[in-house]
Amino acid sequence: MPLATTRPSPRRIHRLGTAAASAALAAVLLLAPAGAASAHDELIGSDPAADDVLATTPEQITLTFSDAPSTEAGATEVAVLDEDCASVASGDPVVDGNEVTQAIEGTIEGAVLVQWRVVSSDGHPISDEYVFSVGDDAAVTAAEQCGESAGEQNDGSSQGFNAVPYAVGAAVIFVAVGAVIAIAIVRGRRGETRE
Ligand SMILES: [Cu+2]
Repeated sequence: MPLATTRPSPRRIHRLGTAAASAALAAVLLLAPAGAASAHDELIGSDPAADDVLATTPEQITLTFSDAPSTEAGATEVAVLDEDCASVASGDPVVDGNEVTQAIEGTIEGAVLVQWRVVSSDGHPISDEYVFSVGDDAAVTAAEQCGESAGEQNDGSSQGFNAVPYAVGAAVIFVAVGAVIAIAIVRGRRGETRE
């Protein structure tokens, strides 16, 4: 009776159902701590601040966060753009504790758009942008329009950057679910050989 023995017994189907339920529970348990245990860090201040109107070009931008962002290479990006959307940033941003600084080169007239992205202490990337101006606040709206297009370009080019933590999370869940199912099947087979 080969056909009858290869067909899964009702008991076997029940075991597979239990394995699937265990796998789903494992996935929920893995996801829950990442979402609930810690919130994203926040930008709690900046110098210059949003909408500031300065008399002279600042030497650097300082961003202060609620916790220390990642110091890994490539984790922090700060774009500083003048009214022509040309970069006025000098060198790479520097992360020191809760502060990120970005040096500025040259002399700026008019609105300045600051776009930043850091990896929060909980491992998730966070980003935002703001505008301040030097000498003339009438041009802020123009810089905001420029910033929208620059922001979209920035988002488009950095999807891989954003996707990394989620890809790692998905891989961990995939492996965990596979392990739970494998253990359940092995236990099921052991159970059958004893019966
Ligand atoms: Cu987060």
